Amino acid sequence: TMTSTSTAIPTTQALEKCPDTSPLLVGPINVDFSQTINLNEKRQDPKVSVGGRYKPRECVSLQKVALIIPFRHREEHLKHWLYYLHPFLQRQQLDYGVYVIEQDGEDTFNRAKLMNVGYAEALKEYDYDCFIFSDVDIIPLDDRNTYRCFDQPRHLAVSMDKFGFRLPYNQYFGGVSAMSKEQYLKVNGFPNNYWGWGGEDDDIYNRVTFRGMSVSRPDGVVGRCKMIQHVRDNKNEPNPQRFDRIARTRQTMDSDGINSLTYRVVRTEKDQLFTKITVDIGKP
Ligand code: UDH
Ligand code: NGS
Repeated sequence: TMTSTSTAIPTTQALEKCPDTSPLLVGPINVDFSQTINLNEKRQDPKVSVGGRYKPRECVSLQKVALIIPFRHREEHLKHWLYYLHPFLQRQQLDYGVYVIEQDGEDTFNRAKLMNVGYAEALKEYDYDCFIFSDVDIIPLDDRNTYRCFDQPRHLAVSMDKFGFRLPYNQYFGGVSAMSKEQYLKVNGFPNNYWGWGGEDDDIYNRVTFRGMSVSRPDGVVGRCKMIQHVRDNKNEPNPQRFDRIARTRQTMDSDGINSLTYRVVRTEKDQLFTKITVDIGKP
């Protein structure tokens, strides 16, 4: 005889938007750089897809966020960053992708130009609406410091251990910052011609203020973060031109930026936890 079985009819249920404040946040986080990092377990996480992409299953994220990391010869730092930031971003219920932008060759390093490359390359993959520009060696210590965009450009690394958990100066915009696509285009992105260490973050700060925007920041408790101690890298000496350049941002910002960016992709590598794009960005 025939028995009637009741099968659940699959329905495509519209997911709701994620809440403004994620219920998954834990607040302060323990971060210890003396641990040896093993990423095997993280690489097996089925929730992260190849290239370091994630979106919550439980709701629709409020923003699509690309994390852009300028990079060269910092493999150990990157391990720590991935180990702490993947769970951090997931607890924030973000739809995100991690882009490590590696400067090819051994010429003078150019952090800001790598940021512009990251912006352009991430947008070729997905319709991101927010960009987090992060040094590889800075780890946030509290997940209430949301890695998303705000109605003004956002500075996120506001309270670093190496500065005694305060800003080194009021206009400081370095370390980690967040800009929406609209804010970024309004300032023509980062400058491309700061080769070597220093000043490029002050230049983009100038751009933000010259376009009538202000900098948004979390408070000094939520904004705490740690930097991995390191010696100065080769080919990233302080740039002697940086003071002259930041004095001329107003004159240069319209012609030097995302609208004048040129580079050549040398290779793209899809790790489970990040997309690494190696680029030839020229030399000074
Ligand atoms: N970066 C690299 N490779 C390099 C240089 C820079 O990946 O060779 C990236 C990396 O993401 C780094 C960021 O660019 O976090 C900023 O560069 P930085 O870490 O050199 O800048 P910071 O101000 O250090 O942190 C400057 C030298 C500090 C010497 C301190 C001696 N105690
Ligand atoms: C300023 C630099 C910034 C730099 C900041 C913090 O002096 O690029 O120090 O540096 N500006 C200029 O040099 C014009 S740090 O203490 O992290 O090495 O981000």
